[in-house]
Amino acid sequence: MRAYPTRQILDLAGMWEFAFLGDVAKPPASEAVQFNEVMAVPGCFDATVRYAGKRGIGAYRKVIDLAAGGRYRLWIDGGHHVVRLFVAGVEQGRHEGGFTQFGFDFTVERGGPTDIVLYVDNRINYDECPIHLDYFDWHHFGGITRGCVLQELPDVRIENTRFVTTNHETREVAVSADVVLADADALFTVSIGGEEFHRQTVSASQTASGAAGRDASSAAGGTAIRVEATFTCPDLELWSPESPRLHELSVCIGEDCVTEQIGIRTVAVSGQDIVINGEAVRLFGFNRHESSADAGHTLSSSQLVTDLQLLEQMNVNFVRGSHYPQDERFIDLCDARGIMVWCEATGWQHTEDHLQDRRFLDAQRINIEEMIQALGNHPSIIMWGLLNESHGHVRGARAGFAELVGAIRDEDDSRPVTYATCHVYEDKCLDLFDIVSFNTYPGWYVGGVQEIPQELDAILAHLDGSGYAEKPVILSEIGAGGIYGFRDWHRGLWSEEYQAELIQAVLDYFSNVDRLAGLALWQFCDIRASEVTARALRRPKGFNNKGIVDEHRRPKLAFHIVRQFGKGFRS
Ligand code: ADA
Repeated sequence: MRAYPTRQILDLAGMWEFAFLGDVAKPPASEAVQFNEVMAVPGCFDATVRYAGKRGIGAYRKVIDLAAGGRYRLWIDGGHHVVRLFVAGVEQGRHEGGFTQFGFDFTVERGGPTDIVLYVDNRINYDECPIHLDYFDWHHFGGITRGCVLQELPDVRIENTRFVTTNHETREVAVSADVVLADADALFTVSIGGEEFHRQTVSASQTASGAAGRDASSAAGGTAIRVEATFTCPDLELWSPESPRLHELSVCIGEDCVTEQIGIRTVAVSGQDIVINGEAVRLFGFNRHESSADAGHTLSSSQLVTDLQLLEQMNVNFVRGSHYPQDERFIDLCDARGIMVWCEATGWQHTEDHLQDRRFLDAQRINIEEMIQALGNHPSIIMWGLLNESHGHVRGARAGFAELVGAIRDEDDSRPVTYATCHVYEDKCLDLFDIVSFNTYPGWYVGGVQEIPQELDAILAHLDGSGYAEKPVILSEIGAGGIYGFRDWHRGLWSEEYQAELIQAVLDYFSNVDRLAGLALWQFCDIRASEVTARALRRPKGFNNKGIVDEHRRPKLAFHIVRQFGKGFRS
């Protein structure tokens, strides 16, 4: 998580006044709302007893005593699915799309008690928010699901920092930042681990061709200039999964500084390998949804620690954040513990129509930009993903795929890009990606456990015979349902025994077939699935029960099989 040590920041976590406005087409003006309840931030209002499963607008209110007039930013780490901000009854912004961080900037003339109201709409409505659709195989909870703070914005400030290792051997790194200036020049500095590596004076009058400042443009309250610096830091240790060494990066303009933990490492593909700092790595782990038994998408810090401890108990080194950007606090833990992350923009089985719809593509581009701007400096994120199981097998979808892959590369060309296809034989978009990833469920949706090796052999042979022989391949989803506590001598479907038997067969295959650069089991924990009837009928209790632990993180038989395998796994 980025820190702003010189800014006045008010943490707005805690109890807010609340009112559920219901399934209204047009909500009342914020000052007309009767706030007669309380709701926790962060939290999912539709995970509380009174509003469990309800969809509509939740109105949140807090009166904040602002010290003075000026420019402020309300920063929200996650809001589902459409969030509107009103300050003193005046609308200041609207954001759509959950799981990504966003901010609303506003100014107030004078200090004093100021009425802040958020309308949070958890309904699933393509026209309002094309990112979230009701057929996705996870329950969409709503609320201010992650952190929320109020920042005082200085006139001279740092807006976006990017940190990239350009050469791990020489420790050459590139740091860029968008700085907002007032009318005077300002000193720009970059320090790592307390040592200053770069300084320069930046002037608001610099043009796009300026050596230091580029792309000068107007920004709220000043001139925004992109500043870039490249330097080497030969004495700093590298980050790697085995030795996840972090350093504090501090980027300052004038009095304003942004600090964050960074890791010096490169990641690339080399033939059939994924390489970190030039060394091939093999990935073994899970798909992980962010969903808890009783708080929806809002995971407490202790829940994050529990999840991390369970992943480490199973000796995994890899998490695919399915199917949306994970909480940055979890990514911080992966940075510190050397767990590699496939970080994915929000998406699930999108169709040709979606991928030809400008409204959908624009919403996806925002999701991608917000994901990468917030998480792009984390060393544990070693690849970007998007559009899970979307219709890459339909020719008309390809242009949309290509545009969104391009959007990722425009934001960050320092990491490989992948996507999990479930149409591996017919997919027409795999060439757009650096890593080929496929989801398949032999022994669950099709065939029996004994067919797993032949199914996987056939897919790998197809890929190697279709022009992908020189690309890494990840088996990005495979697994089976197992209902916690359902023990069955018949070893029938949904029993813990059947799930364990299938997972063992998958691990046996993975340990014997080096062609797979990675395996992500589906899935880490049980999660509440969509309430849509067609889906719910195929989900006992309305949950996706393919977790290795249940929604309360209680281990199933397969947990012990994964843990045993992980002990002998080399990364
Ligand atoms: C798909 C999908 C997952 C989940 C899984 C399942 O592969 O990508 O999100 O729905 O199937 O449990 O069937």
